[in-house]
Amino acid sequence: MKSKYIRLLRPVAWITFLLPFSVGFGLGIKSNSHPFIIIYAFIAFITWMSFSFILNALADKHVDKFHDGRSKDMNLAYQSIVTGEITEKKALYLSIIFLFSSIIFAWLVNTLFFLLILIVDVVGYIYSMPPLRLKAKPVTDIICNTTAGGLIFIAGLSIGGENLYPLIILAVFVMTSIFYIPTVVTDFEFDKKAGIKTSAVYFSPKRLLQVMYPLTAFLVVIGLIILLTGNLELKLISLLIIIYTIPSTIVANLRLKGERLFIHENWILVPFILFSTVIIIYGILKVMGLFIPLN
Ligand code: DMA
Ligand code: MG
Repeated sequence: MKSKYIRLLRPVAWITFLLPFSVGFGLGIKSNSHPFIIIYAFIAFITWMSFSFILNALADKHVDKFHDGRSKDMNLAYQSIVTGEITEKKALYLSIIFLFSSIIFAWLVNTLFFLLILIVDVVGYIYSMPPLRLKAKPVTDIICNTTAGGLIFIAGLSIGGENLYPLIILAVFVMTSIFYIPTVVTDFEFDKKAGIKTSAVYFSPKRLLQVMYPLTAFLVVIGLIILLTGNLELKLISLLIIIYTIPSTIVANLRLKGERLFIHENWILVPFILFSTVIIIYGILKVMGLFIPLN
């Protein structure tokens, strides 16, 4: 079994936010960006995720114990606070250390990056923790994930400061809300059993999945405008977004049988990690001046 710290922090689950962050990094970075700034930015990302996932594990202690291992990066019944391998007090201390680390490293990057990390730290807190615990309320669960995905993309862009182009930012916000929907639908039975009123529980899996269609249509319109007006880099990204999102929306809707969505987590995790890796390498090549940016 994986170490108790890995089962507390869940780095595999970070991939969902690594994608917008690394796309922002790859698009925004310039050849004269300082390598240390990039390292600080990635540390801020990792510590923000660690902070948010520890709070999530703490707040979900009594929910996670019901998990059956389906459609997740791990069987949450084995997360280290449920199993008692890490005490709540220790987890809380760790989360405070990660919170301060994210703030300090973000400060070393730039002011916009710092402000955005502060906001996503707050989102990470109010998403999981009482009294707000927005993950357990319809609509606000989606808004939190969409906000975090969109803002971490802008944070990624701000590392190099290029391509702060409103339409691609809007596209990422819309795309995050589209991809969050199947993940909350796969949690339907688990959340319902635990008495959590997520959007999927409130609206029903079928109705919520159908919302992906108008959102995808809106995303395609934004993507087409970027294809007509953006530089080559942005054109390529918007093309990939369209090509990946349309079939994902159709497949997600087709794979619902009754109230159970049959989608393996790897349908999201594998393309997300592959694309994140490619764009991080592209960004590093740009910094090293080894790649003529597609501008
Ligand atoms: C996952 O939230 C955690 C973060 C910080 C986004 P969740 O509780 O809704 O999902 P899971 O059931 O995977 O913990
Ligand atoms: Mg959780």
